[in-house]
Amino acid sequence: MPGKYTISYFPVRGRCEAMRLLLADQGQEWTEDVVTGEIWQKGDLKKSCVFGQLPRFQDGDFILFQSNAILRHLARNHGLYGQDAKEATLLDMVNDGVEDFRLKYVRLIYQNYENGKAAYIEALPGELRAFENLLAKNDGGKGFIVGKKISFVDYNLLDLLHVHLVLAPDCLASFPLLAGYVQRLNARPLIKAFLESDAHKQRPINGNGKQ
Ligand code: GTS
Repeated sequence: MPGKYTISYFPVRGRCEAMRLLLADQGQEWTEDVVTGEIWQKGDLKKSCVFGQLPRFQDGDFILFQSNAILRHLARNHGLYGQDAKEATLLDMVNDGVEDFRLKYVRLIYQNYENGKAAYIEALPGELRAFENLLAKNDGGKGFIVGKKISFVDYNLLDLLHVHLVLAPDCLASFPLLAGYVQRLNARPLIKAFLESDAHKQRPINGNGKQ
């Protein structure tokens, strides 16, 4: 029986790999509805999307758009939204920080890769420092980004760190807590299996071949 979740998206990691990491680590199955450029160019699907963009996510007959709303929905379904209202708000704050960081990455990849890459990498410690500091303040950096349990933000941040480790392989060299965090999360059995799967390994990070 197919799982109740379906991800409709272009054949890239992009804005969906964080939700895939979450689903894999939570032992969930999902269906990939791969939208090729050819299908998208026809325009009918775009017209049916609330904001004219993918990803589109289905939980049974509940249809959602906006990748961060999808992550939050899955967090509510699977107990990944903190232990109380205050922790949920802190998670929202950190996820907004992850989104700001992701938007800078997306702009580099799609708008300014050749001319902007060197300056982006130079400025990267300034972005990463905030997350290293957050980790340091939470149990000395031995656990998760907020609270004592894994949350949707950990999957979102982990994915963004993965793509930065491809862009700039040494970027965590001066951030020991973030480096340990990535290693620890990557070693969770279901995440490890997902990262080693062909589905993940063969999926390009971005739609224009830049990484
Ligand atoms: N804020 C949206 C989200 O988080 O879901 C952004 C979605 C978005 O930018 N989608 C792009 C899209 O549909 C694809 S990607 O940037 O996620 O790879 N582009 C096609 C189009 O026609 O706009």
